[in-house]
Amino acid sequence: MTRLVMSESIRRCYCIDGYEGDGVNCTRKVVPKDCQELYVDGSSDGVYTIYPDGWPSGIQVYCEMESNVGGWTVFQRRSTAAVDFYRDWSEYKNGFGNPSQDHWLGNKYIYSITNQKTYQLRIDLRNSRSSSYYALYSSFSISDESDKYRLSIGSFSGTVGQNSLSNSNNKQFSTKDQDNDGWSNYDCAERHRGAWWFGRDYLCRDHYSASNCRSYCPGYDNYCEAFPDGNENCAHCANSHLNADYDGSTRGTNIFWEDLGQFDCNVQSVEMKIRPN
Ligand SMILES: [Ca+2]
Repeated sequence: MTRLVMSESIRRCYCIDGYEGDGVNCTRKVVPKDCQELYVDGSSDGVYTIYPDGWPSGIQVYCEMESNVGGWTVFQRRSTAAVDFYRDWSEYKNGFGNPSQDHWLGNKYIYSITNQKTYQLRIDLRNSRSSSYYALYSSFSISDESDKYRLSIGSFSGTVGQNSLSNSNNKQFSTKDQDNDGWSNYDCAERHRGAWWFGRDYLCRDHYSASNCRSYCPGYDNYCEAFPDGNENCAHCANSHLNADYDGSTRGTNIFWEDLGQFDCNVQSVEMKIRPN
């Protein structure tokens, strides 16, 4: 008769760091840096944890997996007026809203993600006529906080009429409490009630006479893209602003994308997302 005795000589194997399994079969631990690394055939849209460079504990992001080939990491969404986007520097830095609903992921995360690989940017827009458009940029990244999250984008394609982000290229980010727009006498983030890569784009008087501006500014078709300065003039900070009031009622406060024609100022939904090139 034999007796089974647990012996100290029994050995066990373990997987080395970065791998997981029973010690015999080890596979590399999945530590996805973005939604593309999580994407496999059949993945569902939804909130996932990713681990961009510098964030070992992971962050929650919405991944678009079922449309446009999948693998898109969403960092901004507007679909209702429920989430207020008129917020300060620290809120835009750290993010706000819920990734499964309207939100801004946070500039500190967008910086980390977009500096770990080369990403393309896709912007989906829908206007009040329920027409859908998209803009695609061949590359997209922002710099770090010391450089005020400056925007860097590549070449444009897509179905939306115009490359309305290009005049924000190389501009620093501005919020209502951090004015980096280059205008000494205006605060674009405050006037446009949001936060964006604003610049000193133009003043009506730069190009037209006072009498022209007197009629041009109030009559400006795309009225949401410029705001009157109270002196028979109007100022222009960008050709797009996707972090504005959802239903802004005052001139200059709507979400807008230039060259959606009469619907420039009636953007009803927006999504901004990235995928590696
Ligand atoms: Ca300013």
